[in-house]
Amino acid sequence: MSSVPVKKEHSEKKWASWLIIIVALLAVIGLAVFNSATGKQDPATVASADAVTVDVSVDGMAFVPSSIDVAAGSHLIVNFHNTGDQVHDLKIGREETGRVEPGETVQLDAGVIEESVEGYCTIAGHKMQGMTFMVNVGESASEEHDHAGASEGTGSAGAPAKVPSVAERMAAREGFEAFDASLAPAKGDLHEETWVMTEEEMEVAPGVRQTRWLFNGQAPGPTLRGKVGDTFRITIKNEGSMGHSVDFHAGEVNPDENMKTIQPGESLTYEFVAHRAGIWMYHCSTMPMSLHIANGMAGAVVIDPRGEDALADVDAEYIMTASEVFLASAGKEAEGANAQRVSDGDYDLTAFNYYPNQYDEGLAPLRAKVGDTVRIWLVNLGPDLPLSFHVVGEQFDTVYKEGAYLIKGAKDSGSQALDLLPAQGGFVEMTFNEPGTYSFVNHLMTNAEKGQHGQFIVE
Ligand SMILES: [Cu+2]
Repeated sequence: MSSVPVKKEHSEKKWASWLIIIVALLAVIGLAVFNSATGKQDPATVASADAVTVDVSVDGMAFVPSSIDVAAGSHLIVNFHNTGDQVHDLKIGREETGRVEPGETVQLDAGVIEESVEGYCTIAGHKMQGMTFMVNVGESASEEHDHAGASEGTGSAGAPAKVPSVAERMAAREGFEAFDASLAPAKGDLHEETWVMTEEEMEVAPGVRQTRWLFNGQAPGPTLRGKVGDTFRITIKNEGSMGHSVDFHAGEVNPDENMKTIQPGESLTYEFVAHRAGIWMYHCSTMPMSLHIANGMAGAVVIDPRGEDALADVDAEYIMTASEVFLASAGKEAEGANAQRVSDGDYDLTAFNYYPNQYDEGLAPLRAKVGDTVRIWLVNLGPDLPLSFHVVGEQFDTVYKEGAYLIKGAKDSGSQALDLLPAQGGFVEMTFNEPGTYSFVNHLMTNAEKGQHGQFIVE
């Protein structure tokens, strides 16, 4: 009788021992699976079915890791830790983290990756300085990357989009709308305006569209005109996706407060009194400035002298800004001008008022009558190259440059070209005595051939 319960007790103990062993085994297996899932054996990627989770941090101006390999069709999740000391973001394909403050972590669902894609920090200039994150797909990924390296690689100059030829640029176009070069007289003593700063796709040459960075939706930005002593109160609202700013050469102000970079969604009121006559450049002064100017963020302020120095009446006044045009890399039009090529000074075209050849005969030539005296205000926006402004078939009897007249109403002397380095400005005056087609050019001839060329049709 007593043996039965003893036996039963023994068998229960045996079961309990087995249970402990099984639980322990399950725990060991579970830990192994967990370790593999947290990526201990591979710092860059771990695939579970077709989902891939990656941890990406920042070291200086680089993402760590800077590239990963995934299988086609992988669903990519990135845990982005901003371990850097300034604001960054990460964009992969159409998905982006938005701005991430130093010390913050944001998870980015990059979606399903079907082909290799280059991620990058969208803050201006950061990509150029090396903040790229390459997602390589499949066996051929490295091969594809090499092939596309010209436009995708870190710090690479990139292949430009197709550059339109002279013939293509000068071909007649119905309904073409040029930047209005006519300059209206100054009005009032207080010039109060609000400008938005945006990034928008637009045509930058015939058949070429890419993103431009703009003051008030236009390149060049709005032309301001006043007289010596006038007050300018310009509020700039940043409706773009990156920091922008403005630097008006026409006034003397504290750069620290007035020219500081304004973050997206913010605004700043920049006030100055124009004490000195001339044509003055303004531009976005957020780094890299070359890129912000190349993408469209520059313009002019014209300040007329008063009293006995007042300008003579003329039949028409025009404004011409000079600049180089940098095309986007093929397939990267949304990014605007290729930052590396801007940095290298490797421009594709040149322009008056930011669009090559726009005042040529087939597009929107300027018009005058025989006997008209015309004043052309000029400012060189660069970012880098000089201007030697000449009008074929004409001589200037008045030339004003950087605060002084070189000649004024000359009768038996004259000028054939006004030379302006970037940020310099002035005006020329001439009288058309015969009907004809008068070309105006940058007499740095190859730059005239690249687009700094327009025409007056005189009847
Ligand atoms: Cu800007």
